[in-house]
Amino acid sequence: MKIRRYIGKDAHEAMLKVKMDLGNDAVIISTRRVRQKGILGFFSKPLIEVVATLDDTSKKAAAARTEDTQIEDKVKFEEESIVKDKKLNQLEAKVNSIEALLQKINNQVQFGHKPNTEAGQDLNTKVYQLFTNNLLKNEVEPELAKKIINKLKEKVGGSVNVSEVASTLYTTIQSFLGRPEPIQLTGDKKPYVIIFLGPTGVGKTTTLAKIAADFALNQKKSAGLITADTFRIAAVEQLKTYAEILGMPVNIVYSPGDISEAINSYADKDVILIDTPGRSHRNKAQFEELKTLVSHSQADETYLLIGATTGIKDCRDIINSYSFVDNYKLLFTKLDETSSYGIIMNIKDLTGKPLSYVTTGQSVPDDIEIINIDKISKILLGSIPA
Ligand SMILES: Nc1nc2c(ncn2[C@@H]2O[C@H](COP(=O)(O)OP(=O)(O)OP(=O)(O)O)[C@@H](O)[C@H]2O)c(=O)[nH]1
Ligand SMILES: [Mg+2]
Repeated sequence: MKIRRYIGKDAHEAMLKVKMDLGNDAVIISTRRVRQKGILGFFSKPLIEVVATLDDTSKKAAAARTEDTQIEDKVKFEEESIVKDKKLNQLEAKVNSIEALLQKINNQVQFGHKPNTEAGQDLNTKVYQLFTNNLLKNEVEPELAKKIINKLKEKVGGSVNVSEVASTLYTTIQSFLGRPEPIQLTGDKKPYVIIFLGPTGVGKTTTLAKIAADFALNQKKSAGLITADTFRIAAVEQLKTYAEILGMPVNIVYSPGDISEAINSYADKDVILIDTPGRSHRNKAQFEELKTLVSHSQADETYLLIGATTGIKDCRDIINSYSFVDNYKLLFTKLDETSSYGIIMNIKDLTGKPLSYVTTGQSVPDDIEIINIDKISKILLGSIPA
């Protein structure tokens, strides 16, 4: 039985999330007002929480609950929220504190001894070794790790000041990854056409739905969806379901040459999102059709989706297969399924393309965010072995 909790800024948004995730058969177990997590939550407008399931036995169970139990639950929930808020603040402070991280690194490198001049050289080697190991542990390709550490050495010279080395590495990784470039509707170009490409099952349709929902819910923009994935009936249905919930039209393109017509039919929209069929990078023939589709779409932005758990060899093949696209941005999906973020550096190194979003779960529309370069740089710098 799937019981899930959805939060929205009002009942409409919360219900929309329920429908997007569980479909129209969702059964609502409870709704209530809640506060946002974190200290700021106490001063902000309450949000609406909807608990829903697909199993209707839970609906009966919910109806049978007495009012007393509900009040008890509410008190318990408030208490738990306070404890959770406290824990969350502590966690945030911990994560954000690069000082704590540096202390940890210092302790590891010095093994409890203060460095002296004779030991300086030795310590220096250990510092670089430690950072190299951290990159390798995150599955940064050895060649790339070496390149980054060499860059670091150039910048800090023979310094044995661990804090200085760590903060220089942090900025080196940050500038290597570059600034994120999410979708930016320019305003001069309407409709703004965006196409999503990537291997089979990477999350193109789900990600498109998350982005479409953001346009509808947060940016109040009108969007039209196009799917060229007629290969599988289920794929068309999947997009239609999302579109129906969001109140957006879907246009199905049966032949790549028809894409211009589909785009023209959305002349009144702010944005057009195009879903493409999954193509295995091993099947070269399938790519010919995709090439025609991409060139006819004349998209303003192209996103290449790569699953965060993809091995390096497949990553190389995927990038080669999509090299026919001139300009694209990188979007990493399924970041929730890995703890090694090296792939982001590896792909950046292979392509030099800008980073955009990451997706972090199956939930539409919540599990997507603009890639957080600071957070990723910290992880690559400091996942220190215990
Ligand atoms: N864990 C996790 N799963 C995801 C994420 N994004 C998508 N998925 C799941 O991945 C599966 C495939 O997603 P789709 O959106 O259908 O992928 P697609 O690229 O459109 O697939 P094809 O059209 O068949 O090529 C679904 O079960 C999604 O729920 C994510 O960020 N994390
Ligand atoms: Mg799809």
